[in-house]
Amino acid sequence: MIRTVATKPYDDQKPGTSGLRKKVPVFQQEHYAENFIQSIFDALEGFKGKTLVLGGDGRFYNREVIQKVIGIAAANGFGKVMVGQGGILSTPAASNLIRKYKAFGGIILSASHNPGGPHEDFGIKYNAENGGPAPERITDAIFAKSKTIREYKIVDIGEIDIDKLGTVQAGGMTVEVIDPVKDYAGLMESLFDFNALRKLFESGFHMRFDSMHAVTGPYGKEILENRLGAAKGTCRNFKPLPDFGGHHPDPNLVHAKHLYDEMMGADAPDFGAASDGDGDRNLIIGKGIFVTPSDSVAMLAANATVAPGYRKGLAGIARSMPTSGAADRVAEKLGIGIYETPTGWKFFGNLLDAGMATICGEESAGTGSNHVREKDGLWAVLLWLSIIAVRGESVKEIVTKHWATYGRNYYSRHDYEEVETERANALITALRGKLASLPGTKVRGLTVAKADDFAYHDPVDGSVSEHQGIRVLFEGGSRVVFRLSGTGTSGATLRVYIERYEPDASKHDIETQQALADLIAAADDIAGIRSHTGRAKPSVIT
Ligand code: VG1
Ligand code: CO
Repeated sequence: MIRTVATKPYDDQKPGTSGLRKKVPVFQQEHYAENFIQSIFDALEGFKGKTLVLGGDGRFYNREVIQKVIGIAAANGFGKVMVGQGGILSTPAASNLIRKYKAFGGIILSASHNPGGPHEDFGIKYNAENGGPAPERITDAIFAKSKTIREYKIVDIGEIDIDKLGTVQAGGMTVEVIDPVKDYAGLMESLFDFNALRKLFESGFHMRFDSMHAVTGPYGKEILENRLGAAKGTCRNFKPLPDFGGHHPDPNLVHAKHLYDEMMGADAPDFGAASDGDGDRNLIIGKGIFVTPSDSVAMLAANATVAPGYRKGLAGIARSMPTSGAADRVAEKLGIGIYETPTGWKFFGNLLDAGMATICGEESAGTGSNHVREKDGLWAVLLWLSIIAVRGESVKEIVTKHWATYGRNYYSRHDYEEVETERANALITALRGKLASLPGTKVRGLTVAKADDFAYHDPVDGSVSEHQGIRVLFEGGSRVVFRLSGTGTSGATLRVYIERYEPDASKHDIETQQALADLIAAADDIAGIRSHTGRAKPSVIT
């Protein structure tokens, strides 16, 4: 029986860079999760009798919200919910399911790389029928609905057993509990030459894949160890835990330092990789060399035709604005389009749907292709392995040869986390105010060529997204970019992106922070980071 529950709106349910993210106790407030789920459905039309894909990264509160979504979807008239066994679906796997089964859309429960647990983060995001994150038009509508909601509808169907594979009828709707890995693994087999990869492992190639106790554990086990024959023990921290073992499931040099240290050691395996909470990010480290995500997307694009899924070549490459220009040089050489979008995967959707871009990437460890409409951590690992298998070279050789051909884009991101919101806003406002006066001025010996607040004009639907990051471009191609994070859950996070292009191969082995020292100082001179934030140094450097 459908029950209509009276509720009152919360005013803080504005979806950020990827969905609504809050602390678990916020989500546990009376009707909080229900309001947001109902607001999603209120913002959509035409889903009666259709299918909704549902799953999450297994973090604390995942199971409870899975049951709520099922009850509310049934009451709102969905015909079917396909839910990953145990409530588990990685973000790219969910994207694939939406596309493969022509679902109306999907709900993914995750706060990505943010920590999990009773006092940590939780998140809900909606993906549309193309499998990608809801575009701004939909997230704006969801937010608007959340501000006026007065009631939600739910069917009390009791607890559905989401651990048992199979189909049950509940509340006039079908609930199908599916294997979260099977379809995704099949998709990977269709893109990559699994025989060639099997031979690579047979030849004694040794790797680590660290799932950081998050969602990719079962995917890594099945694909790398079971299907490709990688040695048992290749997969580390592969059991998804509600609190990720107390760690941040963020595959960067801070939170995956253990992997980095191992890869720099004397007994390092040939290849090391890690992925984040919901499986869409990747960290790639070769023996003795870390590959920056910006470099990774360029190198994957330059070599993509080694894999059967990309043999015909790429239509174009897209990167987020703060991502380094390394990919631009590859696109130029290949004679294909290059697109610069705002931060967040949702902006790639139109380019992928229109067939204008094949590979996309973000500096934040996200790379992916037109096989789904999300970034995909394990996909990046498999493409790297394919390149290694075909070229018969180490990561270090592949990277240094790439730099020699295209030049090196030294790149780093400095994050100032949990800055007081007013102080962070004041910094951005002050910076905006002086943009017009910057061109032509000299900072630390560097001449400002251009300074602006990035606005994106979507070439497919003509929509405009403004205020997507402030960029200061110097003569010679170096730049610094400033923006505030849209995924944090406490205070504000200021991100400063620093890039310098070095064409000369004899200068490609400088330590990154050293290579960028002038620009780091210039960024502080221009934005007054220290005085505004009160911080002497960043909290995280990647
Ligand atoms: C961050 C990254 C951005 C990424 C987003 C979601 O956003 O910078 O590149 O798309 O997280 O990734 P922000 O607004 O905090 O800078 V994930 O892995 O959280 O879905
Ligand atoms: Co993620």
